[in-house]
Amino acid sequence: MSIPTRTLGIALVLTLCSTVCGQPPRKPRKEDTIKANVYADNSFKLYINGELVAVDSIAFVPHNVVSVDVLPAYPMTIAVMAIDNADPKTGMEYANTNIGDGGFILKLGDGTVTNANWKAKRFSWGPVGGDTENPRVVNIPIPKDWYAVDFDDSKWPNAMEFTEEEIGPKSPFFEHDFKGAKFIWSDDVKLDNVVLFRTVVKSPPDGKDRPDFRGLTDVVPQRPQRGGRRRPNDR
Ligand SMILES: [Ca+2]
Ligand SMILES: [Ca+2]
Repeated sequence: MSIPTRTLGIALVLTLCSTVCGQPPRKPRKEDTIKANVYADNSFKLYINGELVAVDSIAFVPHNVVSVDVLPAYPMTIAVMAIDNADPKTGMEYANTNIGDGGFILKLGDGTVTNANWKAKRFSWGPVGGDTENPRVVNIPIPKDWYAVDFDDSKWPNAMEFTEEEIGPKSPFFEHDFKGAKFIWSDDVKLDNVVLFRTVVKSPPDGKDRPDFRGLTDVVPQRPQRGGRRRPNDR
């Protein structure tokens, strides 16, 4: 009798999890999530472990904060596309009257923060040399899998840190927790207009043990304890 591959896969996930986690898998709950606070001048897309988890909901406004719940799993690959608003032909903004500047900062509820340990690579910049009289933009192709867990960023430079004074965040920024996080960008915060960031968080910086829910869609989650109260979202 042949056992279907899917059944074997599910059995393997269950065995691994019961071995590694010491308990059968359950559905994630709100308390398993952590807050992601993200601020970009002007906008961003955030990927965690290869999946798109947040997009700047107000693309142009440079000083809004996006604050969302995310479900962490370690090692955790974080990949970000940050975009400084720029005319595609000139690299300038505000009807080609201003070079404009960028800036990105992130803090997660597990203590993960942006800093110069992150990788940063520019993919669009201009006006080249700051020449606003004859503005020119350089674009280099963005790899299709730039946000994937197994993407090789080993040749990317490290991010540059910028001070709060250099970036000049406005009021919503101060209403959110960014303590310990640094503003980052590639080398030129004015001319570099599309920048990709990547980092890998090997384990939770706050040292707190958290279940790994990856692959949960392929197994039947643990049912609530007999006699225990069923949560509204439990099966
Ligand atoms: Ca710019
Ligand atoms: Ca800007």
